[in-house]
Amino acid sequence: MTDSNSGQIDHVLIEDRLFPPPAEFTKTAVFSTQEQYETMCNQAAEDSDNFWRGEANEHLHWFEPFKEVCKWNPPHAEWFVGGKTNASYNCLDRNIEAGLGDRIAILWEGEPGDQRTLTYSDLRTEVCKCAEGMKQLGIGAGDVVSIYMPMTPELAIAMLACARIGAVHSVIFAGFSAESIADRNNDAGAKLVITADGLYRRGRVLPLKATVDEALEKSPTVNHCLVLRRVGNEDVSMVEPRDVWWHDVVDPQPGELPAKPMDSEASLFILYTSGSTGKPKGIRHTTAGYNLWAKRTFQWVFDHREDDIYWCTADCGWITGHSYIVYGPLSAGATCLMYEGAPNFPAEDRFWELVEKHKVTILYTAPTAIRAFIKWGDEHVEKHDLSSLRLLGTVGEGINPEAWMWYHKKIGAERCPIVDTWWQTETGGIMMSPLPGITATKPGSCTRPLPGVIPAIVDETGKEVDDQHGGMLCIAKPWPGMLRGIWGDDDRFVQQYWSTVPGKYLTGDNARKDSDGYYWIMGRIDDVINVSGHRLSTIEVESALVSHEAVCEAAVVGRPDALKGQAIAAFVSVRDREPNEELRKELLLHVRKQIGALAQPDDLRFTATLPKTRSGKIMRRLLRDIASGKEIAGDTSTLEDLSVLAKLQEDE
Ligand code: 6R9
Repeated sequence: MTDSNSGQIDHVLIEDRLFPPPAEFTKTAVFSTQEQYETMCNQAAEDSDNFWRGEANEHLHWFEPFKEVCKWNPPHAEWFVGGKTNASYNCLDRNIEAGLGDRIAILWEGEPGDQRTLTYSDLRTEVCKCAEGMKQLGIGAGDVVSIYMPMTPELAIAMLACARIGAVHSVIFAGFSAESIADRNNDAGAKLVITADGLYRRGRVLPLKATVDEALEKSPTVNHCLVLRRVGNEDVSMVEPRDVWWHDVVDPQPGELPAKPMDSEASLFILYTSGSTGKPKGIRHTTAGYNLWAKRTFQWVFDHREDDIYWCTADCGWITGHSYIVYGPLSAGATCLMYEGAPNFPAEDRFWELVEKHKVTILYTAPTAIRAFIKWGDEHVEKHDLSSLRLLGTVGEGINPEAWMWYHKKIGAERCPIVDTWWQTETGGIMMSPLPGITATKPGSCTRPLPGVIPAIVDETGKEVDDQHGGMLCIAKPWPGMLRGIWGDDDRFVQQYWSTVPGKYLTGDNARKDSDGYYWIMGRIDDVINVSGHRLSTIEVESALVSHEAVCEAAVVGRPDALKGQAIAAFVSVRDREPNEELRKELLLHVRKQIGALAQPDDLRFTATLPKTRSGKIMRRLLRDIASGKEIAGDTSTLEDLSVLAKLQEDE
């Protein structure tokens, strides 16, 4: 244990289970020996230019070759300088030219059960039509297009159509309010909004266009709105000449538009992420580096093979959907399942029904979903044949070891490796993850960095901490997929990511490296709890709670305490047990046994649900305010369900 002045974080939860990669898996894996991985890491670290030159030349199409691999003018990086490529070309034409035109690119299922399949050739035709339609609406290279759509193939088509003509897409998750859409339109200066007449969510129709109409009243830069008919909503109001239907403007096009050669560093997209306070940041990614990173990390981590049916359950409104539904898998020629609806509609077995029906081989989902499945009960899983699965992945939050074990046993039948992938909107793609053919996994650890990723864990003075202690996770060298800036706000970019630890990219997460060189993410820097001079990570206390059989989800925060500095408040959701005083005592004792008296919560509240962002992350910031009896401060626009807050406050 260390004292608070060192800036290090105490590590209190011991996890020593180890799961070697299954021999069968290793035989045919993309990475099949440790040596292969070490060699690539060494090359990428020591001879970075040659390594990335080779990768870019082999894995992207170049209309014009690049002249320089990386221009690093801290904190601004340019990759593959002087080259011209096109992300839509890399995802479509390049595969079609390689003979994959008839391979299924998107296998889609809507919430009501409607299905569509698009081959790579079909997808190119649709993308070209959409691109041609957008050009008729006056959209060209460099223009920003907001996309506010349901998870239909047209969402991916619209993204790729923007890429095809060099327009910059800004996908806005279709659960955001009119206010949020308007903010994003205005910040980016969007010229076009693409939306639909509605979307299905748990059997209901949400009127997307009506929300967009409200946003457009406050979006002076937007000239047109392109509307897909998805639900047959009769109440859609079309304002001429601003609003046009997809079936009028896109469907009649020839579908033959060649991809426009784009500078490597041309903006490919903006994606807004919520800062913990203040206005959302438009994270800017560019063409070549991002595309290469998404493609190669997909191939490495998901061990992609020709016959895989790959399913990433994210929404394209998040970075996971951008990199691992669209750009990564499609560049790699993968067949992707895309699903429109909720995991519990019409019933709690919907995901497993889809896995069985489409013979999914690789499943990539989030800890929040896994915890929900645990809560809903194993019977929903057991109804289905999941034997097609060969690899499982998670992303979005730390996964508590017991949730990992459930995923391993119930979904993976103890034979599928799990890749716990750590990364961020800003990193463009996966940064740390097991490689399923070679990495022995430990529940709760994202294991080791991918080739080209050089992490550093530092204390508040910027000095690297010793192994086994937690500190701030930084990335010491640029990588191709890194963000290039915050749209229209370079000062904020420098301030947010590059000022705390000069010369290094600050991730905002804490992490620890163990004696095997494995990394453990310890939660956000702002979430550390300081109890009597001991700095504790939220995830370790939460994982101790979740390791009790009655707990499916826990969130832990600090609240001010006159004696200890901070006291620990825990919010816990349980299954199969009455949330009563007896259980409360049992849980407190359980934490004390697992990790010691120091980490035993001072308050423990039972709650049916925790406040989450729309992408499923626990919002500890709000819980902190509730625990300390404060008014809720800051931006709550990303909160999924406001009623959760009201309930938690009532319980006080
Ligand atoms: C891809 C994505 C990024 C933040 C990140 C971290 C958390 C993501 C994680 C994880 C522990 C993992 N996070 N993956 N924490 N283990 N495997 O989620 O991007 O929405 O920008 O969030 O999510 O805190 O900093 P984004």
